[in-house]
Amino acid sequence: MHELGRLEDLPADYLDSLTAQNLVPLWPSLRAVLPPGVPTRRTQPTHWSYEALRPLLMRAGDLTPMEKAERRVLVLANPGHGLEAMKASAAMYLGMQLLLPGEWAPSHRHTPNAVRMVVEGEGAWTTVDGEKCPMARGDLILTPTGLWHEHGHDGTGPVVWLDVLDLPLVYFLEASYAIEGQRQVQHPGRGDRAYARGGLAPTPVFGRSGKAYPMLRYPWAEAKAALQALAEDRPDLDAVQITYVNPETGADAENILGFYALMLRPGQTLRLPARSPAQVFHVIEGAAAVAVEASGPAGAPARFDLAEADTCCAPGYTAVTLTNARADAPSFVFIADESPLHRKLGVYEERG
Ligand code: 1HN
Repeated sequence: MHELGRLEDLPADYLDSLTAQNLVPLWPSLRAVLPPGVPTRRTQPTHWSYEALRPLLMRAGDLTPMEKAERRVLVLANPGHGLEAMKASAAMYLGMQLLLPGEWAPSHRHTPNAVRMVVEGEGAWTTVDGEKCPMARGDLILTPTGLWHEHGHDGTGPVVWLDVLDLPLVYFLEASYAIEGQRQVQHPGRGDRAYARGGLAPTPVFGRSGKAYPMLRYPWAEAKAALQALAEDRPDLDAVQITYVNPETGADAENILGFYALMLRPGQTLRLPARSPAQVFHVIEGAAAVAVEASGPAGAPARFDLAEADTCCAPGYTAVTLTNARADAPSFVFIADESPLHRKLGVYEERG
């Protein structure tokens, strides 16, 4: 690709005249916005150790009461985007949230979609759209765009969860806002029971649920059992993986980000081919090494040893190799990625 004219090549009076009319010449910036072959990615491979962040999160519990926080969260920020941008990747936000016994995080709803992956503790719940969803380790709870949600805690110890939101994208679109609400009236249902059995969907006489998000809670016990059954039934499968889907449509559970659980067999190494979306890995049970391959001029390689409850991210267009650190037991990894978004936009790619 040959070099194009630079800004410095243009006379100052010409540039001033352009500026005065809110005009900019394209050619000095064309290669930056359309780099050859592979996009420039600010997302850096980044590892957040739970052991290192946990005491800092507990300290936030001492320092900042709920009335002063509303959501007591430490954001897992990617330094490649600048910490203040609060992004794990271009479209993904990650945060570790702490709720102490007796605390309550008031009801609101907002345009960004969220999920929570419960990391530690018992006795907390999230009420979503009137359904009181219990939170237990490894459970995935959806709070999709526009649905009311609030968190409470009737237990005795701290409860921590990982929030995953498409906030950076929705904010970039200038479409991010929230509405505060009243404590929700609870209906029967706890987010999962109506769809608890795979392949069996509730069928009222007049059509289906009519809800865009019929299932709000995906208990870890069910996801783990599904993975173990899959591993037993299909010894030939390279990737023992499930996608969290909308049980009415089979589509991804939310519109923008995708969510998956992966079981690494004892000692298994699994190479995930380079794909356009960025990814997040979080160890639910066990331990795993994550190797991010080099990709293009801006894509440095990295390797992280993830202990239980650790989280890392990898930029798009990079292959990632996961290795179970345990030779005698499976390890279970929660994955979030931007592939529903890339597919809808028509920019999804797999490169091998
Ligand atoms: C939010 O609503 C929650 O409800 C957590 O727990 C984190 C980060 C940004 C915007 C909204 C929650 C959030 C958030």
